[in-house]
Amino acid sequence: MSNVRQAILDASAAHPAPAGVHYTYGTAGFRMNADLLDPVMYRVGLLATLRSKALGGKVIGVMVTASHNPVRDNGVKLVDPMGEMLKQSWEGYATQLANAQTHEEVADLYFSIAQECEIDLDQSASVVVGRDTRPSGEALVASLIDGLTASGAIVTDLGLKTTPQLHFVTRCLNDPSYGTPTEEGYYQKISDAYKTLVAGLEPLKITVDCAHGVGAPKLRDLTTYLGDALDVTVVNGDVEHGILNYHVGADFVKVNVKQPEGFDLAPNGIYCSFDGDADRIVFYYADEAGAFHLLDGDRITALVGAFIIETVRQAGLDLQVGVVQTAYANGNSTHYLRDSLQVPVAFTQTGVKHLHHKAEEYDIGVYFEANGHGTVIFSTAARNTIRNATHGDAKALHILRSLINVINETVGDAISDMLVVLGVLAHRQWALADWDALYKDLPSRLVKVVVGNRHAFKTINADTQLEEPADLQARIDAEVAKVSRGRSFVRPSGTEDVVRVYAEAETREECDTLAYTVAGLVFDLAGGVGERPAEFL
Ligand code: 16G
Ligand code: MG
Repeated sequence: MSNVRQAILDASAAHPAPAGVHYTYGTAGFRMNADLLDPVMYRVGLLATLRSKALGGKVIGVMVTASHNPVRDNGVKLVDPMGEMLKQSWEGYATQLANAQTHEEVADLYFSIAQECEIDLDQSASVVVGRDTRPSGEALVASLIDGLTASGAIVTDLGLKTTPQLHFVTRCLNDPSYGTPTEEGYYQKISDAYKTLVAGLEPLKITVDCAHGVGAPKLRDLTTYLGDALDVTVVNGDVEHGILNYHVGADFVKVNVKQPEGFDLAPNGIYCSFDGDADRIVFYYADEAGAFHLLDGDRITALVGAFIIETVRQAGLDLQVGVVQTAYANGNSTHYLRDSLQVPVAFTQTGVKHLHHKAEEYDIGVYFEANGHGTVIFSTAARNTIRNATHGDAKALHILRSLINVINETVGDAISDMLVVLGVLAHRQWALADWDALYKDLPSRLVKVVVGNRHAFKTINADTQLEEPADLQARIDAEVAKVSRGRSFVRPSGTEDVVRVYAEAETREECDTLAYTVAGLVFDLAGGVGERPAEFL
């Protein structure tokens, strides 16, 4: 038997799989109760080694996090060399390895995947690992490292990192032109760029809800690099007491459309919330009357998209700016982008990897999910055009050149997106109320339905329609037709064991009626479990 096989078998023995659990590499990797993840981590270690070997020894990233999910959960996802999500065709291997029943089967799969992908097993492998603040993180990273070591990878454990920092470092290790592959390199790059972007403008002041997660210590670190350029107050930064994401953070704010707990909003101040691993951000403010106003990912697209289009035009550059959204984008945001800004808008399935891929088709692609995850990406040609332009408005060129370096192109990044938004607001001299006034949201509602088997739901047309269960779509269409400007769609969650129902319509009442009627249909026709969704009014 080969030494590697023996090493994989020996180490696997310390990571037995629980009986009767089925694992799936979903939208953002494996994600579930942390108690069930130990064997998965070991096996993901093996897969990361294979992935690195398959790419000629390029560095692969592994991030241990469950993002906005409760603190008892954890998860793991792989990052490809340029900082993008793992190539989709490899997700199946991840799922297969995680579900192997015996240690022998784990070892067999390691070699059969290598064979199928024609991987040279003598090739060296290199992997960097990061984790968020979850208490289960350290032990899970140790299991991951067992897998990496058994399969002979060179491992760098980066310790606590935000998800986007891990993506950034992975990218820089493979592409030094992107930056210095350290956390300091990350702070230096984006803070220098921000300072250049807002030079000469009045410094802004922001309060940031860090969801009691890794964003808190990291944002504090960044502030020392930013100096006087930005006045940041970090709130909800208790990473010690197991209250991660509890009634705080971007997901809580977006889903409930209300402010997080832990602090009060002064009228017309600038506020934002990160999620637990700091790859999502939403903004908000309270008006003079104390009413809460949410500025979500759609708003970020509108603000940043419009600013970039205008600046590209001022700079006299011929670059096509395009926007990518998902079905969750508010209909009026799409309307604003298409009709007022006249910018092409494409739609993809939910999940960053889909949006990112589509955004690569434009010279400058702007993508944000409504939940606040997104970024802006520049094609190599666009980057060169901006860098080398000799004519055109100097100020506009200066803005674009600094903006490129504030943006973390590898993935949505709460810290970097915060600076991008603030940079635009500073240039516009806008308060959040001015930003809010760009368009008015259509009333929308999200409802979760628990069903016996969510995998029975299959969507088509960028999640907007159901192909299975048969007949359900026709029933949904009939309900949508009853309300003005109605839209509703149903899709299985990739991160939770639920089916999500989205609805929007001209009025709040029509919207809620539509949402709960469709949720009721799903419950009745697809084996609902527990309580039938009922309108809470
Ligand atoms: C994950 C995705 C996010 C998506 C969300 C949908 C990444 C990094 N994150 O958080 O893009 O919006 O899942 O969740 O891909 P759902 O499938 O539970 O609705
Ligand atoms: Mg996240």
